[in-house]
Parts: sequence; structure tokens; C-alpha cells
Amino acid sequence: MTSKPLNDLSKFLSYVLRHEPHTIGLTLDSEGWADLDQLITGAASQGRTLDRDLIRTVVDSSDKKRFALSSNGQRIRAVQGHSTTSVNLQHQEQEPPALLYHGTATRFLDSIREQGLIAGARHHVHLAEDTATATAVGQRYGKPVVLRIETQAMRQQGFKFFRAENGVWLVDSVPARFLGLDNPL
Ligand code: HQG
Repeated sequence: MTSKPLNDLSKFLSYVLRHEPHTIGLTLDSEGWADLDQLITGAASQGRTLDRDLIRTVVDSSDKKRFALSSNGQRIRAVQGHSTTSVNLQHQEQEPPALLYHGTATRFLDSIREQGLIAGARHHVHLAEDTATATAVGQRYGKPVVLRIETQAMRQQGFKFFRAENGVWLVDSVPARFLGLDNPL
């Protein structure tokens, strides 16, 4: 299969597994897991033909490893990025690298200066280990800009960092005092 249908399907899976499962009658448990048969039936109700092989292909080919299958192969979940309140994924707290990066668009900087980074609709603020990834994330919203986060200073003040299975770092919020630009914010 070419990448276009796989990309469309990946977007569909992100939508129902992170944000709006009820639109296809899907139930996620608190760890975000969905039953594959229910997913396939729900997708069919919207005229999308899925089967387990196709789902596995999307999971395996996802550039950011967005999805995971359960060890028994019966369930699937998004590993991060949720907004639905039915999910409360218990990520393990971990010690982050000294610097992490957040990619955003320049048009958000004034607001970020005032409020710091906030999670918005998602459950966490997302951070990357490298500037190239952060730049690509920021580019989705306009002219990209990369903010540096001093993680040790935040940890000393009680902020907890979590690492999703796919390597994305998560934190509840980042007050503006911990944010740096190449030119200071
Ligand atoms: C911005 C992708 C104004 C924030 C990526 C971002 C990521 C503020 C936007 C994942 C703000 C939220 C998440 C404030 C934050 N004022 N704007 N105070 N605080 N923002 O999409 O981090 O492809 O919810 O900078 O790889 O862009 O979906 O978060 O620009 O890991 O798998 O508000 O999505 O992964 O946007 O991206 P998002 P994000 P996937």
C-alpha cells in the first residue's frame, strides 16, 4: 500500500484513539486501550474497511511510533497525545536530559511569555530531545521557533517529567521562567 492511505488511516486512528472515540462507538479504558474488534466494527460503521493486518501495518510504519498493540494482540492504544478525558495514562516518571526542547510557532510567543507553556486540549505539554524534532513540531503551526527547557531547575521545584513509549517527553506545564530561546525570551 502506498503511504497516502496509510497516512490517512494513521490520522483516523489518532483521532479516535486520542480525541473522539465515541464518534465510532469506541470505548477506551483509562490506560487508553481499545479492543481491536470494536475498532474494526466502529470503523466499518463509517465506511472504513480495516482489518488486523492493515492496523498492524499502520502501527509498524508510524514514523513517530504513535500506537502500540497489546502483547496478546487484541488491543491498541495511542502512546501519547490524548485529549479525551476518559483516558488517564499513567506514565512512569523519569529523569529527563538536562535540556529538552519545545517547538512552537512565533505567533504564540507573546502568549507563552505571559502564561508559560500550557497543555491546551492535550493532557500534557510535549517536549523533544532534539531541536530538529522540535522544529518540525513547531512548523505545523507557522514559522517555527524552538524553546529550551532547563529540566533540572524544574525538577528541583517539584515538576515531574514523563517519557512516553515513543520517546516524547511530557510535563504538565512549563512556567515562562524555565524557558529559553537562543535570544532570551
Ligand atoms: C502552543 C505531534 C499560546 C504550543 C507532535 C503548541 C507532538 C501555547 C500548541 C504532539 C501556549 C499546542 C504535540 C500558550 C503552548 N499560549 N500557545 N501559553 N502554550 N502553546 O498540537 O506540542 O504527530 O496540542 O506551543 O510531534 O504542538 O500528533 O501540541 O504550538 O509530540 O503524533 O499550543 O503532536 O505529534 O499544540 O504537539 P499541540 P504540540 P503527532
